[in-house]
Amino acid sequence: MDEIKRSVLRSPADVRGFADFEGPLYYAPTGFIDHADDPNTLPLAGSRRGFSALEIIRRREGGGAESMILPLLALEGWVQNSGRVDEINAVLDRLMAKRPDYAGLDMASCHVMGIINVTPDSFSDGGDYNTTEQSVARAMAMIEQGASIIDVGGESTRPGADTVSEDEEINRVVPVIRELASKGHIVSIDTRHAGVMEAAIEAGAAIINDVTGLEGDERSMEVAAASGKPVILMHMQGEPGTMQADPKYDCAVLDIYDYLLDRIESCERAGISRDRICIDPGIGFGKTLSHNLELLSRLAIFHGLGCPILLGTSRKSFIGKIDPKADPKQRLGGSIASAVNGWRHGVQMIRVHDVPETVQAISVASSTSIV
Ligand code: 7PJ
Repeated sequence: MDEIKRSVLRSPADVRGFADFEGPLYYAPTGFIDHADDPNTLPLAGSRRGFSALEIIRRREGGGAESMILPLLALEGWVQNSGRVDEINAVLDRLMAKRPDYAGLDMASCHVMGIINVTPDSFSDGGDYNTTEQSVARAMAMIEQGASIIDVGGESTRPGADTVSEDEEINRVVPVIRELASKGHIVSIDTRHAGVMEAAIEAGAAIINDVTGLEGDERSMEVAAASGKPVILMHMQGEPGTMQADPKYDCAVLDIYDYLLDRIESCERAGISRDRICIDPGIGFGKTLSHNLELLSRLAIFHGLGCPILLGTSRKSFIGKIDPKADPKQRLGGSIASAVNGWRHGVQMIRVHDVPETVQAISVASSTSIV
């Protein structure tokens, strides 16, 4: 932990130190209090979730970063001193603005995306549901249990997983997508291959979910743009086979923020407008435990990009690092805790294996979040 160190603020001069800083600053909403319950907070991306403070972060030379938390009430005075009035107003506008509907879904609420892996070797559920009928039946149950989106994948990105040909990937996912889409359900295709994107869209997929941020295949950007469909851009450092070997960042949260901003701008240049883009920091993809935890504790920073956020923590190995007894199917508690944390940060979509448990957890959290 502690790539971003909170500064000890002993005097107004310490606070002014941030105001005098000339390099880029980053702004992470914090101090979450439901906006609907307290009009002194500001809404996170137009939702009921609210924030009462901003963590202001600057990079340190040589790596890492330092930050200070400023209650919103103190922000105005600080902004006047910093000469960043326009910048902060623009940041607050982006943090607060309600997002347009995404794939027809209202982005003021938090949606659960159910994971269907049509693979024989996925790390946490592989082999359990690997036929079309079983996959469709499981997806239908998830929808019944409250999932708004079904994410269908045909290639495991687990380190050491067997590679599959594009044809095989298509053969696995297309029948499942076709069946679910024909019943009117919202399906995302989890793939890094442009040929699979095309086949999935033809079969009725509504969203392209690419763990390589549309960089993994040179045709992906063009295929995604031409499809007119919304996309999910995820951050990954390295390649699935080797990404966990020795991941390194200057500051994971800020580097990933910059990466996603750069990808959003590339998409816009290719004709994919911001309202078609959802971003995802890619928990577990080329990240150590502390990188993952830093990201989870500052998820709301990504609202500054102006796009809906998707979070995927379900059964991931960072939970097993915290609780080494827990193999993937024993990580429900950690999956729920991290999903509720995502909800608190105002993320709009949460990608999970355990749909009814997550839906229940978020409903209970929403009903008890009165200060
Ligand atoms: C994610 C994903 C994720 C998005 C996988 C697993 C590995 N897509 N595909 N975000 N993870 N957008 O489920 O553990 O976190 S596959």
